[in-house]
Amino acid sequence: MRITSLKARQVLDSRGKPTVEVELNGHRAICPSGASTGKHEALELRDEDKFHVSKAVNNVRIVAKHVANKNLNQTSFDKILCDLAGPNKQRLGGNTTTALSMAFARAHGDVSKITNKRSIPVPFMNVINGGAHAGNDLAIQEFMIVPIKFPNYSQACYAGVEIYQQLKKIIKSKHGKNATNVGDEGGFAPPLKITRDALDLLASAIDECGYQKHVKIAMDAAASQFFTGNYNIDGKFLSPKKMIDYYMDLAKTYPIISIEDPFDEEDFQSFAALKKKAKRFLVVGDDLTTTNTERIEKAIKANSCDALLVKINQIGTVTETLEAIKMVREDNWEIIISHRSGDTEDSFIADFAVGTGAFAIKTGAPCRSERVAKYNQLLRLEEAVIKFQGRSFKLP
Ligand code: 2PG
Ligand code: MG
Repeated sequence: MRITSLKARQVLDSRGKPTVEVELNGHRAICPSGASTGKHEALELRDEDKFHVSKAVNNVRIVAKHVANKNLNQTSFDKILCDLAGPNKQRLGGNTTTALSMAFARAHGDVSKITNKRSIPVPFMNVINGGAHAGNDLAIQEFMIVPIKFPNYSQACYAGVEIYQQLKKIIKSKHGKNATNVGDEGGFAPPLKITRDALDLLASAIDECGYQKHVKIAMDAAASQFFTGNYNIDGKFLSPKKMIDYYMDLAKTYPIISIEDPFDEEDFQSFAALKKKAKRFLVVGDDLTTTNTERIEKAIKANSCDALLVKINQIGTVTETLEAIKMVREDNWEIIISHRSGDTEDSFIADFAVGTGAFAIKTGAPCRSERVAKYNQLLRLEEAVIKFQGRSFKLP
């Protein structure tokens, strides 16, 4: 594809923070932004005020000089980005390269057909927010409902919506209407401190809607955020070993399908120890793996994970993201495509999840337009009669 026009501008993300939008041959893409970012993620370039992204926007000019009127495909375009940006995308900013790479993918073709695998992912809906995403005292960052046993995506999606509405009623009756305000990802942020109290709320909402057999629960601990040598959780300080027992105990009580980042982002061994014990849930790498093949290689060697959380802006290009997906698939991991806590109206990841045949998509609660944009795009894509990933869940 020949690049005939390239523009960039600063727009806002869902937290009202500036971010980079690129328009390539008339096709737009916007880079999202994390709060609980992993140490090994591509650099998010901001100005001296640590807020605006005018430098990152201006860096698109540098790229323009190298790509104008050239005939490129995704791989050769992303290679130019990688060469210009250098390690960790430091010279251009990972936000610049991400928006560019996504815009190229859109301009080049239908992102929902980006590979020859196609299916509709299971939604992981984050309905209770804690950790760095909310103003309460829950250590665990995300409590998600996973409507997995449904014949199609729309039924799964609407079941998730029903549970979300029921959860709102329960929270209102137990904690008052102020507790139904929502956090960054559209989930509620009730004034809780203890993990089990949040899980009990979810279990009640699922039961009251009659979906015990159809819906599971997932958590993102984002444990680096409460790790200080030990893990500060539920008013206690637990060692990595004690955390394994802690998670295994939770999985005895609740229908847990997966736990993301259960330990600090450098602790490949504790991930592996939990994976060995966890027969009924997936251990998911996010801050541990940062969609980066070097980190993933370590995780594969250490046998740390069953699934990869995929975020394009962690690594900074679509091509490298596809390489990460390919690498873990060879080791039989599941794929979960993810939004960021600061996201936008851009629903690229919905098409990307379908186009990579990902098992799941994690994109917040069915609330707040930047989250709903993705769920709505999947409703549209479902009309193309693509097989839904919902299935009787079996671990590898
Ligand atoms: C995560 C993400 C998205 P953030 O930890 O998985 O939910 O959060 O974008 O803040 O890193
Ligand atoms: Mg995470």
